[in-house]
Amino acid sequence: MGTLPAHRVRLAELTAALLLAAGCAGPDAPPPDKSAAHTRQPATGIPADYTGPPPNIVLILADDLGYGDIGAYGARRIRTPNIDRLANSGLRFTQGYSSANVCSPSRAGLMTGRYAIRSGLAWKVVDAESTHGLPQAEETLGELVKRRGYKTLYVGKWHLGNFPEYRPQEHGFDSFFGAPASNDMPNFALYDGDARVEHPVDQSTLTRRYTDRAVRFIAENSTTPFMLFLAHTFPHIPLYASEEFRGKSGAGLYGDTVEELDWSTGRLLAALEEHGVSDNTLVIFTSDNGPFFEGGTGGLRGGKGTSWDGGYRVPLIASWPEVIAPGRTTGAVTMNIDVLPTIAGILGLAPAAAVVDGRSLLSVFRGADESPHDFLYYFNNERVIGVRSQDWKYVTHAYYLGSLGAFEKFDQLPGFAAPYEMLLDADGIDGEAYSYADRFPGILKEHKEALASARRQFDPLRRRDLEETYPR
Ligand SMILES: [Ca+2]
Repeated sequence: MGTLPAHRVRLAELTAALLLAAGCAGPDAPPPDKSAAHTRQPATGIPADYTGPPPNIVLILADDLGYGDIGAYGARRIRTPNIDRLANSGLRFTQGYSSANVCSPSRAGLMTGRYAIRSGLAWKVVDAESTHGLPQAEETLGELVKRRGYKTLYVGKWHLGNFPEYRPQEHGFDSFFGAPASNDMPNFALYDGDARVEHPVDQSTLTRRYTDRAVRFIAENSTTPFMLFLAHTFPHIPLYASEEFRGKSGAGLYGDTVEELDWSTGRLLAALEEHGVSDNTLVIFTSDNGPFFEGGTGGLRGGKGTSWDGGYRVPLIASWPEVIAPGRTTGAVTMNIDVLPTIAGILGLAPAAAVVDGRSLLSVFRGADESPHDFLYYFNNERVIGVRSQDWKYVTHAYYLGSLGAFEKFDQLPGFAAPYEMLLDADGIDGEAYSYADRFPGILKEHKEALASARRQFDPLRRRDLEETYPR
């Protein structure tokens, strides 16, 4: 026990006490049924009990921004006073996750409230040659709020299908200014509505131009409910900052781009204040996945494209002065698929999809610290390779030298009597350095069963054969 983090010792003691109370003995007894302890919201995201005026909604999505890249999450070399102010005005999630470790599937999850495998976007990312994109059958955030008459604008990187078929205007956004793809792709061009207005793009002025358009939209729509989705191109590589920010941060050009994103956030907040709508505007700030070659994970292991938490755990901030008390931090485990059912609940709408994987966070907004999820899933391409509960992470695969190692098949390897079980301290305080599978067989069993159940649900939705692993 001496090797366990203090909070884990507390959990172990609690578990032991519960087992004793339940008449069980020994570490092999099953863990208590936590699902019976509270009521879960229905999977369809039934309208919640919010009856106030519909809020404006501003979603700010950074690209490849790490968990540790902003001040509110511990960054020291990058100054983000505006994002920090946003966090101080609302709720900071310390266990907020993207629904994938790369761009397109994470964005599909955010946009639909469903794991990307349901919309056919779980495999890698949409590239310049891809002919697939977000299907019309999916209800997006834009389409959801259009049911309540919102004005909608999408600014920035889309990455849910190449134009013209899959443009944001086909998915509930009245207007669009931005790019279909990542800034390292050959089809990276700037569009204003349907018109391709710039190629190649002057990327150094991109954040400023995205921001100008977003601020104009706020000014023009301040008297009607609106949704602004601002999906920044940076700090995805290649990195570009404007002259005003270049060379100014303590974290290289990467840090410069993040400080410019912070400036942009400040301009949006100022516009909301100027037009008198800041109290009833829900602002959400997050990232689509963890950092790539540069960027800070705040001590989390791995990064973009890996199965470790650095790939999935991201900054997540929600501010809404009329509903969310200022200055709060919550450790409730959440994922970007929760955004759509949250907004649906606020607007009193049931999402159109028969199955929504996300859950409304409205109770967390109002002060609860409990996650609405028993288990969230880590997808790597089309495969569930991990499960996350509030206290634990169980992961079955990791890349090593270009090969996808399958811990769950290590019993085939010399010297292994059993699979190599990675049951990790989900708080990530130890950087996912040690597995506690040997110490907590009951919790291991529970998480393995949750993973098997998830695979039974999601494997039939795969479009491709399983990836080759080591061992096969
Ligand atoms: Ca990304």
